[in-house]
Amino acid sequence: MIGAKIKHRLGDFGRRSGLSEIVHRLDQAWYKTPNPFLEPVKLDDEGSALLASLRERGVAAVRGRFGAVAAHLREAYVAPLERYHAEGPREIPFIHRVHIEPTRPTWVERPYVAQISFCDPALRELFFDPMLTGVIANYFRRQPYHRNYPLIVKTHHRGIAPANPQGTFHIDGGLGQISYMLLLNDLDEDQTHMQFAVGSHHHHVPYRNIYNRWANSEEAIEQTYTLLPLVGEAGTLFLFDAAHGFHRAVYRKDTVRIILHMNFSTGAFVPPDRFDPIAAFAFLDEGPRHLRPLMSKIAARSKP
Ligand SMILES: O=C(O)CCC(=O)C(=O)O
Ligand SMILES: [Fe+2]
Repeated sequence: MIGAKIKHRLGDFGRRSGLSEIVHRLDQAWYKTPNPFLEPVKLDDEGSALLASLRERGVAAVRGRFGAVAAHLREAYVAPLERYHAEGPREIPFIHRVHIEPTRPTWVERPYVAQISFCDPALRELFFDPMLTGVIANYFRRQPYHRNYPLIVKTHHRGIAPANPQGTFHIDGGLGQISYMLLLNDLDEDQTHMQFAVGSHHHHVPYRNIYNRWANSEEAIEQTYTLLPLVGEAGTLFLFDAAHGFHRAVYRKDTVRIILHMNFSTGAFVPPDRFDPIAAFAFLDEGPRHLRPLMSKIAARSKP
């Protein structure tokens, strides 16, 4: 966070002088060094298998468990968002902010993106699962935190936007995040979906290329790694190391994908939104130790 602010201040001068890279390295050292005092979370067989997959492949799938959660998200969030998009703004419970795309999109084609609350009791299992957050804690070997408010994202590629940076292999550099992608509609490879280059999170990306999405050779990545398509039934949850593993969106014209997207980090770069009050998460104090700080970076500490 501090590193990001300093880098921002340094701007071009920093980049030219190499200072920015030094700040980046200090930032990474701070947020990525394992905490020797943190006991690993005890995992059951499912958790151990997910952790092994995340470590070896950089990606893991949880199938058949969040079907009911996805159905709730479609009914209570996606359905009213469709009306919001078609008929105009309205209040929707547990939705903080909606971004409607301009008629001529200049980047990716997303009819809407909504930032949602962590307060819906029906979504606690998704946001605060002790086993999944334990997998992430053990992967980081540091305390994980929710990094930003979950997003519901509808992608509807119509071939209007001229360039899609997310459609090129990239890493979400500098953010140190493990991302969740929960599918809210059934997807196969003929529809817009994400591909993850399996094992590419072990590959070191030089600093000069971290923020340059066009620097990586698509062909080299395609030839070096097995590409995992993030497809499946609605309710399939993918965890992936977005900070280190190459991934890209594969856009299929005239198809629709709706997902819930969420990120965990060790505290690096937390965006400024503070929608939900910290008091709403007192229940986390009753849970295992690694759950308790989960909301501490992004919840509001006092009334506005
Ligand atoms: O839309 C996609 O499939 C790409 C998503 C992506 O780049 C990310 O989640 O970091
Ligand atoms: Fe990404």
